Amino acid sequence: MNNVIELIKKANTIAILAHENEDADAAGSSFAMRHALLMMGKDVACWFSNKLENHLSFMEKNYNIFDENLVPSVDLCLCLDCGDVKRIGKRIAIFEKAKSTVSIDHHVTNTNFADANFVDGDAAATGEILYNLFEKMEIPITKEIAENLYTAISADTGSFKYRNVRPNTLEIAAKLIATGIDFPEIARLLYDSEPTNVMRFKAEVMKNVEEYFDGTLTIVTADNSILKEYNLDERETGDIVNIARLVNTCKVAVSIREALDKVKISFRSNCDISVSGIAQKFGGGGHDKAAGAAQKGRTIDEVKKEIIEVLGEILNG
Ligand SMILES: [Mn+2]
Repeated sequence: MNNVIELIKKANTIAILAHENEDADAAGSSFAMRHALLMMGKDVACWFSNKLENHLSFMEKNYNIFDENLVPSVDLCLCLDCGDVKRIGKRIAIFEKAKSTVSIDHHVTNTNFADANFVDGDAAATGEILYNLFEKMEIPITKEIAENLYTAISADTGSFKYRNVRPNTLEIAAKLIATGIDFPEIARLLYDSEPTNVMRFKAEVMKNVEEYFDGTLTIVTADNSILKEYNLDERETGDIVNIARLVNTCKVAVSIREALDKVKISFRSNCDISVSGIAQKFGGGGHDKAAGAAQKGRTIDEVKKEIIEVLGEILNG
């Protein structure tokens, strides 16, 4: 962690990047880091790949959307919640132009792609690592920082329900709550607040859950036609894998979704089978219990057939 701190201290201009299609951990960690660096007097900006998805529109909006014609030139490119440099997409231009690079992340499959890397695969969220980093750097945990870190950690732990929760995760959450943040409202906005079109779409997905191998493998899919029918942006379908995971016999849940020119796959494990290695077989990565991949030039049915084959060997073996 010390070499990371040194590079941060040395830099004057800093660009914060997180993985493409920023989720709540990526965005919350980025905003918290921005507030911390502003307090240190840095010239800092968050560069996102996209506008935050609708579901996260309650979060702050202190970010720029990357434009490849205007690549900022900075002392330090700080990558958060990003297991692989490929996951920053076109913003690789910022990374390559920067004088130095740092990566702070919690993906077990992290490739240590930056000049200085701090990777803790046991941390539940990048937000959790940042809390420890800020404490070490003696950065005060303001309400703004606390709200963002709490949102990040809550989201990556499924509201503190997943196995990635450690005693330290809850200790950090306790300290964040102690700053006076409205944590029940954060939880409501993250988990209990949905537009009716998304709700009805999910009801349809739920009706069509497929079961294989005595229900130990469950699969849900969403193609472009259903997105159109319910007037949805692809990113609003990102968590349907959690519908497949609800089946009581499920050991591994998979969602396969059409997203522009790609088919996106998400894996969740309800048992001791690690899905990060399975996701790597499909060109992706992630965590033991939650991982993902994307495939170009293939249909949902082709991908599904291969997933059933690969998982059949594991689940029947
Ligand atoms: Mn994360």
